Amino acid sequence: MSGVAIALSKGRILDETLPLLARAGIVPSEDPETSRKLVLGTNRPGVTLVMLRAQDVPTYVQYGAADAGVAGKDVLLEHGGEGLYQPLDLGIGACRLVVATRRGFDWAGSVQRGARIRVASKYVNVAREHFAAKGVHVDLIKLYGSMELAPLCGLADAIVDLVSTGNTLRANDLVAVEDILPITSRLIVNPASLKLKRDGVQPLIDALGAAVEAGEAA
Ligand code: PRT
Ligand code: MG
Repeated sequence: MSGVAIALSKGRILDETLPLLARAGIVPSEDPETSRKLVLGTNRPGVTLVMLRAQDVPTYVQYGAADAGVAGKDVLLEHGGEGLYQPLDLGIGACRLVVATRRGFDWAGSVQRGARIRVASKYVNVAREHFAAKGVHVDLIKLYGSMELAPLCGLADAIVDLVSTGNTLRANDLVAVEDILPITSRLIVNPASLKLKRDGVQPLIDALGAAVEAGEAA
């Protein structure tokens, strides 16, 4: 069996991913949060961790540059999920994708009037589909971060962004006006890797599945 590379992102979901990996018997040889290495060894011969930007995880797995990875449903929807097997909901990184506006903005009225609404988001594909499905016409503006700033500076009337505690919205005098969908992180697998490296990849899926169930039971 050749090696198995697992794509992970630094940042907020790593804290919840490492304990799951540990329960599945995989422990990085150094701390991925502080190490400057982009490819990390583990206690398991042949199993490596590849550290990427969250948005790049599906791309690496799609092209087989990594055999598996952990990515938020938000990132997967925006990517499109093409060429990816998604065997497990890991139940981590829970949040909601919402539409938010400044407090006091008449969102429902603007939608009803068919007003020209500008929506800023990192998730333009998801946003486009959401509004198209509702028959609401919006102009989308692509951003790469700090979406909350857009309505405050008059760049957009609304944003499509993730909310977990709601503290960021509150701190910026924004309110959620529509729920789009609940988000958790998923295990993604390259289908060719699953076939060609089944001895390495299937046990990983099984062990992570068991780790998730053990976590849910705890
Ligand atoms: O940092 P980088 O630009 O590389 O990428 P990233 O910011 O997309 O990655 P990261 O590591 O910050 O987030 C990775 C994944 O975590 C996302 O793709 C989600 O699946 C998941 N996740 C879970 C979240 C949140 N919760 C979350 N609350 N990602 C981002 N947020 C942000 C949100 O965008 C908003 O700005 O946190 C803010 C709101 O948080 P509250 O608690 O104030 O509501
Ligand atoms: Mg971030």
